[in-house]
Amino acid sequence: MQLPYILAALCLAVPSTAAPQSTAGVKDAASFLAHLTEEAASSLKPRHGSGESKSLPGKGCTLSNARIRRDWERISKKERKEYIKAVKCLQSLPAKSNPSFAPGARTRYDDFVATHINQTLSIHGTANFLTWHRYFTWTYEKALQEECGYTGTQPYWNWFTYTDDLRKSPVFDGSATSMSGDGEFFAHNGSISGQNNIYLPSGNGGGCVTSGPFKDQVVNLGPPSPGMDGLPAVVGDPLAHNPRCLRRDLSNYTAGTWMTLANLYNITLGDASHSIAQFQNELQGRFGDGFLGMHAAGHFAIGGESSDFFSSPNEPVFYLHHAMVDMVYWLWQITHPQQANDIAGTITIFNTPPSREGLKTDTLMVGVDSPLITIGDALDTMSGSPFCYIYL
Ligand SMILES: [Cu+2]
Repeated sequence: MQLPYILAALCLAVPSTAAPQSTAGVKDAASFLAHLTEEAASSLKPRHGSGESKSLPGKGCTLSNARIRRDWERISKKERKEYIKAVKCLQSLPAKSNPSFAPGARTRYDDFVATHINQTLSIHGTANFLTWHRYFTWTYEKALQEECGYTGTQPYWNWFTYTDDLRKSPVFDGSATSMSGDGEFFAHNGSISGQNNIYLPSGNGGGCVTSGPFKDQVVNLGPPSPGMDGLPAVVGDPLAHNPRCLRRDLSNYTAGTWMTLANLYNITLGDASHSIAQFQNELQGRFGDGFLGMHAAGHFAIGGESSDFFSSPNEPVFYLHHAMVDMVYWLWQITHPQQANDIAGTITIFNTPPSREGLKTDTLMVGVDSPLITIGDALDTMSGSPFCYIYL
């Protein structure tokens, strides 16, 4: 792909009052993401102002009071430690789930895992995929803030850096300011993804995480359907108690193959960006074509517990990954204002079994004590009802 073309398209697609950014930095996916984000954020100024809000009183969300979600690599070590502390707090608070629903849930963290397991078949490959996960991630962020005193926002995992060596990424380097490192080496035959048709070779991990803040995490629920060879599926109720360690198998192969400039360009400004249907299918994967997509690729680049479609939130990086999914959706919405509020798809996974089209009045349910909102309510991160955040 020719870079001048990318930049020309970028400047055309994003209405902006800012001067076009320099082309100097756009040499790879990470630089492209940075440019796109900068342009998107500056294009919000004329729409949302920096002070007065056009919204109804009480719902005012402006650029001056919107919370900003940031790249894990660009927040300070102190901020990373505060986030980690809050996640560990959530993993220590008692569950609120009704034991008749999720008998294995032990912690507030598990409440979120249980919700995701329970709804997996109606929140993926569906009309609500993007908005459900947006609300789910926001609710988790809110729990960190309100129940664990966290004053920051949900950071995101930038998919496009360290793709050739995930172990060096500040997210996965195993230090005290990371989300823990790779799993211990465990000989196994890779992972299977997609419709059991996409083979991903094993990395150098596969066993329990042994370094960093989450090395002693106890995983309680699932996994009903792990993609990684050698991670046994739970027999019986996936919401029953099945305590074990957190396993990972960081996959440079998966990150390097799918987290590319071509794929990012394709869904944000290229051919697959022209409708919400194309955008979300390309992001989630066209499994029949052997195309993993960046959403599934993120789960499989982490591997282990993250490879289970149902119980992947057992992996604490799930929320950094889904903040990134949401950021790409946010970028797409800003660069496609005419289609930003469109939805597409049905209410069953890849329309199996066949079902009706999803509606903006369909509700999103994300678990214990969380109010029901509609898909329509979740389309705008700056509606003030309930969301008020942007990405940088
Ligand atoms: Cu999910």
